[in-house]
Amino acid sequence: MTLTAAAPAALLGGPALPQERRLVTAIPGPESQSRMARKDAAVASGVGTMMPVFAVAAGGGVIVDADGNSLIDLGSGIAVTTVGNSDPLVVDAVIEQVRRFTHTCFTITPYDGYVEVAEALNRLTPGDHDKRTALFNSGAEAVENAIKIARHSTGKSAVVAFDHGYHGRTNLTMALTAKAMPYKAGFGPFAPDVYRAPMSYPFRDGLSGAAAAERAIHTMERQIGADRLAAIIIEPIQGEGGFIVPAEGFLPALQAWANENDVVFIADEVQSGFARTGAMFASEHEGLVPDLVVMAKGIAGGLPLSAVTGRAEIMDAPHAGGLGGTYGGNPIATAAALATLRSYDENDLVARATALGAIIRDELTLLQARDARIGDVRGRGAMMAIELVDAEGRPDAALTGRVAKHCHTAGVVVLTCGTDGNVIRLLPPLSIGDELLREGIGVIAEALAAN
Ligand code: PLZ
Repeated sequence: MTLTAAAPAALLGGPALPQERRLVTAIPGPESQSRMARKDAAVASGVGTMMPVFAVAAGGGVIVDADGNSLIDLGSGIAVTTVGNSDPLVVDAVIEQVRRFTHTCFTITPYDGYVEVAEALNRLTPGDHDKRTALFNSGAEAVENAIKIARHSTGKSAVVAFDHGYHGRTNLTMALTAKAMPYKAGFGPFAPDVYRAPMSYPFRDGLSGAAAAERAIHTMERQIGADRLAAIIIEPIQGEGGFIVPAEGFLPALQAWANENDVVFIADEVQSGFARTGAMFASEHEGLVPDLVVMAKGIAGGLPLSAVTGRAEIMDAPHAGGLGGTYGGNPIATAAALATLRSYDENDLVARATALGAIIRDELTLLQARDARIGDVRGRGAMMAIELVDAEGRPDAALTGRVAKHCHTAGVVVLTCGTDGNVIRLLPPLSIGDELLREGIGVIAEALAAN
């Protein structure tokens, strides 16, 4: 089954929601406003919200708010609900598991779901070498564990991350994350022995992949030395940093250097993984075989689960009991993950991401041809973005903010990103229909025209 024309009907779960943009109040409506006031009085203000609307239902390509507005979802809760919200396979698997048992702690009395997810990830991640997997809860927790494993296995301690990289909000992952505001400012000191190398950013640096890799390798050799370096961690397509697709050849050259120097090459596929880019993992577009792959978000249809999968000899380096956590690989989350992986397969969602990507690229390229403020259209599959610039080609965060706000008010959930806050990213659920997607992009076009 190849799903190029429309979203698979099988992904429309629950009481199927009308697949339409429908505004019955201003955004936010009165119900959302009163709930926001309640939220402000109860929830720590450091926990920000992008849109002041409260969700009550979601499915296919829409989110319905407390006032009955139906919004087009171009964000998937930050690349999580790739199979859509409440995919029937996921719902059934979760209900069935909740009835059987909710928790035992895998490290106390194990259960099949955890092992089955490990087997599936060992099979699905790039490379046919012998692999092992460990499960955790959040992307940041999995990143932390990948670094722990790399340090234990190499006996070295330094770690390199890249300009514009994002890896989480815990102490070690804040150190790995590049951008200070809002992620790091005021929260230091940060974990030591973390270094930053220059990224390949074709729109801004104009370098070939080989030249950008040479620059990054030079930095690593001069500022750290391979003999101290345990791991390189990199997103094959950077997410929060601006949907930056490195120049061709950059990632393979880094991987080759890491392999030659006993440096663990870690691909952070938390945002780019699971069919999102038109491949199960973004690493596949350049034939990468990472030593370790970090996964989360799209892995479990919205339930919290993350994973590290990698070479058996590296994964097995830490002593028994060295890895764990109370909830890691929770049975409900692993049941959801198995159903989610089944949905990717049965609904041919890698092909669906490619088809959605073609629509997005065509529409955005047309827009770019008549609007010079769209400096760059980039991404792969259903992970696409536009970078907005001013007349001098400088990042235009103010315009980006106005365009996003306009979309939100018009009933389209779009997310921004980028170190300079000047990128609008599209991460639709793969359960969205073509027409709804086109309508959502049309609203972005209107927002640009009005601003
Ligand atoms: N690695 C590549 O994209 C999470 C962050 C949202 P957690 N990205 C969304 C926010 O503002 O906190 C992410 C990522 C990459 C790691 C992470 C971290 O994943 O599940 O949020 O911890």
